[in-house]
Amino acid sequence: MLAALSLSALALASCAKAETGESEPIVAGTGPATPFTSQEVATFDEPWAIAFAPGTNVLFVTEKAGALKFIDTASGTTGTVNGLPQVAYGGQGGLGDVAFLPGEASATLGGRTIYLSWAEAGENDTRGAAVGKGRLECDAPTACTIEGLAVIWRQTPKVTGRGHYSHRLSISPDGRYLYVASGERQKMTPAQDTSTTLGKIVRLNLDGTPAAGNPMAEMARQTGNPVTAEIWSYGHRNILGMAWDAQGRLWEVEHGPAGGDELNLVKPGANYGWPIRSNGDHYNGDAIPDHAEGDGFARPAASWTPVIAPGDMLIYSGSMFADLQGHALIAGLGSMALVDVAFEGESAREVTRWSFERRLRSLAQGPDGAIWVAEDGKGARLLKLIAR
Ligand SMILES: [Ca+2]
Ligand SMILES: [Ca+2]
Repeated sequence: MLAALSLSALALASCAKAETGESEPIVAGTGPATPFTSQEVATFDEPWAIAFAPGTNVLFVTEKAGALKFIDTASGTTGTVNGLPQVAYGGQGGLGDVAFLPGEASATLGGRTIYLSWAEAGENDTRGAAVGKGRLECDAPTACTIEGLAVIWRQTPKVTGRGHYSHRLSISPDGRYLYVASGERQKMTPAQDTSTTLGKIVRLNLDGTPAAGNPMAEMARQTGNPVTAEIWSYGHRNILGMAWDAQGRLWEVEHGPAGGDELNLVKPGANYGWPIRSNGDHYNGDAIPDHAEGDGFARPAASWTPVIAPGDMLIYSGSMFADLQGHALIAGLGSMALVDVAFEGESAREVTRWSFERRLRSLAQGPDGAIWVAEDGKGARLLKLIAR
């Protein structure tokens, strides 16, 4: 029998307390003054995503090889989740994102809906992103299980290779829709092909079916291709961050090729240009025309050459760092920095970046406004950034 555990019960559990303490100074000498100090809270192997269960202090962490763990950030108690899918681990693939419904903000950890994304193997050495939905149940402070996990969406088609899944998940602030970033799997041209969901953002109902009012629903009816009805925007390369601002606008950050990382305001039906337009160029030096006004493609709100190689993005809404309210924070993999971006209307500009001298994979904002950062790779540190 599954018992509902309150957070106070979690806090009282004394086992498996994580080591906490001040980490080594993480800021390079050339960086601007930082508004935060950093605490190392735990380590994980190849973490890919971190997300708080709404209404709790419990942070969930996916590990790319296929594990889902959690840490009660109030007590330091850590736990593991059973009932996970088999993932196609390798390259950029494995267990991906984890997401919860904002309306399910109970202080009780179990009994809530959980969404996961992962790389799923197909026939003939192919793979594709999959999204599953289940119910989280917890019968001990350190053990939860996903009950009834069912695949509700798959990238179409599955292809060879192990890159550019994207598979970032984002629930709209009103709790009605699930947005899935679907990478172009390093195949480039499918991003412009609206008969596939590679290189797209799709907008789904919470059960994974295409949401009513999607911009290509009529085209899907005419062609008889149901996946076209899932598409919200297209011409994307490899999106690794999606976040909502206070106005209810969706932003995404994606990898360019050699140069041309992009921050985009996501609009329904818009074509973001890949691989026809990029402010970067192909790795072999072949030119790709830059984004230009009037060329028919949505231009980025900001772009980076050299690249920042984004791992994740949040838009800060807490009170702990008043100067960062409304700013995007981007975790840099290649740039090994936390990048601070301010918005002005529909454009954006980098304000500053703080060097961490480690690849940064994922970000979350804590209930108290602290900023949580997961580094990348084996033995990656989970850091809590608090105001000085
Ligand atoms: Ca673009
Ligand atoms: Ca170019």
